[in-house]
Amino acid sequence: MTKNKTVLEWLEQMKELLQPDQVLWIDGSDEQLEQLRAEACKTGEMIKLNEEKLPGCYLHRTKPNDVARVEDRTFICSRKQEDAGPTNNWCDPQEMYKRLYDIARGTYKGRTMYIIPYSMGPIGSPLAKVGIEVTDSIYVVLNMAIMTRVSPKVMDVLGDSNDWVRGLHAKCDVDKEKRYICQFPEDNTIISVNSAYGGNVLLGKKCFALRIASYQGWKEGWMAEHMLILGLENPKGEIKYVAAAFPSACGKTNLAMLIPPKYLREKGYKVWTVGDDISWMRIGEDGRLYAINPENGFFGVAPGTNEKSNFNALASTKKNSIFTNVALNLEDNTVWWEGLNKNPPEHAIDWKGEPWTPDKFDKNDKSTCAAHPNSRFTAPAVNCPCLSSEFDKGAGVPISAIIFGGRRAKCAPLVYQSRDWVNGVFIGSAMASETTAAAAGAVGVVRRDPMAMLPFCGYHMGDYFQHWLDMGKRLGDKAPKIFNVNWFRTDDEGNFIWPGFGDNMRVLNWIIARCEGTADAQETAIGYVPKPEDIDLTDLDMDIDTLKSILDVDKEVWRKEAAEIEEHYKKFGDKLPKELREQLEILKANVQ
Ligand code: GTP
Ligand code: SPV
Ligand code: MN
Repeated sequence: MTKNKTVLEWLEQMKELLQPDQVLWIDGSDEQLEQLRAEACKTGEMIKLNEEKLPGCYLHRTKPNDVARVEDRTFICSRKQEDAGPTNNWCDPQEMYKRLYDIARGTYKGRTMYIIPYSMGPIGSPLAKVGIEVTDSIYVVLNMAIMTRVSPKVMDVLGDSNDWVRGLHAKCDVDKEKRYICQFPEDNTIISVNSAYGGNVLLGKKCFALRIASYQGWKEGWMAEHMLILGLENPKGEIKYVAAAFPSACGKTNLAMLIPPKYLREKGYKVWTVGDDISWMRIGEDGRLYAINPENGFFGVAPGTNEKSNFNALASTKKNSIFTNVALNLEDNTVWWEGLNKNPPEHAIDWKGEPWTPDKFDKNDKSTCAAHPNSRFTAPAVNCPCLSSEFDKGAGVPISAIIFGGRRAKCAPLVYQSRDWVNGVFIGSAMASETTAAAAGAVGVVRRDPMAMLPFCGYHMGDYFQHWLDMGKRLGDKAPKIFNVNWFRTDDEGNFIWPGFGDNMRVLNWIIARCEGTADAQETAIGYVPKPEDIDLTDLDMDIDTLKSILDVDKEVWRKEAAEIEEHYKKFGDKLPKELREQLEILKANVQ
């Protein structure tokens, strides 16, 4: 497959360490993948679903102890602890290599070592990068074949270069006490042991495309961000692109595939999906910021996905997809999850592999759900009905607006615009959101999650903020405008006030109009908030007073917020850029 010495040497080292019975290069051909699918079905690792209703689709269950990312077991192993910063777990690289090699040694005995050559980004694109993952899991191979571009061509493009990311995944015993997800940014290396769940083991995704790539971007002058990318087409056929960073399970896939409300569709508004999770962005020749989606598929949250909330995501899962930890509907050998429809199957197997009937469900106990709250689908991007024609081109799309957002029951208004880039970086750096099921641990706790990158930044977050400021200086007046949104304000009963989903288009339209200089705004203590009459409520069952209530900036609430941001900032010590400290002082003065 390759003559690249750095590749061959590393693979030899891996073989010696892992001691597989067999070695198989993955070429990404359907013939080879079909054999692996058959093998996985034979061993029970995967279940083939109804070929008529879900052609080429499979179900897989991970162990109940292994259903989400594990942030407390995730490490950035830079040589100096300071370089990992206060928000990452750190371990000395030599010590961690030894620990991990001791765990992985000999664990491929009796098994096959699969070698996956893959490209993040269209193969050969100047914005793309190469990775090689070795794994002992067919599930990982099949998911990587959807999520990335797997092909021998990747090795041709790499040639004899050493610019590629090493990824070792060993399933071991899926022992959560010995689970580690480790990034060695200075060595372009990732090692993941004792897990078989998505974000922990599909090493091209969070481990490479965010943790390693954010470090590379810092060194090389570009950005790797936890952002969806979408194109918004207006009735004149003009398309403007925006990128949006929301924490895990806070609505990126949904926004990326949004279908506008009927009255806007009839006028000719459309949304095109470029990416739903990760964005790599570089300054182009014309000085603007260009983004590509390095992935080739969607690893989306299943619960809550339905024809109404996200038609395009659901359509994407109708063929050649893999479902993880959803329920198996025994009536027709298809899948089901909470929120798919109002008809739970009378007979099903739940995500733990046990018989399930609707009466098992107890609203107050998430563990009685048929599908795990973080159950996922892995769907090829080509299946998406609204996939952008730019998706595969590799040149990237010019970004007009960057949007931050999170889940805040109170506090952040529906939408506001930063006063300028530096103020926008401040807003991103101070972002907070209620935690979700995408990571192990408590759900619903407000935590600071700067730029939605808290679990994904591969270096010191103070340096990361400075990198954002530096990019802004280079972009100058061509910099995208920065906004913040919050779809999740609740009333006193805990119900969401804003309808969300397709209706978020009403907010996107204001954002684009602000970029074009055609919409008005009111200046508040935190930035520019829309005049209520500038958010179009046509056909919506919402009165202007309700809208006003979620556009409101309550100084009292924000005084508390500013105090919390001050606490949050203390972590960064003298690595906190002085511009951000000044921004905090401005906020404090404004809310007095
Ligand atoms: P990751 O894949 O973990 O990065 O998640 P994501 O950011 O892509 O989140 P996703 O779009 O999958 O949405 C996660 C959950 O948020 C789902 O249960 C959605 O139903 C819900 N959600 C998404 N958009 C909205 C919205 O506009 N309003 C409300 N109330 N819920 C939403
Ligand atoms: C997230 O948690 O942000 C995801 C899913 O996109 S995972 O790939 O598990 O990280
Ligand atoms: Mn994500």
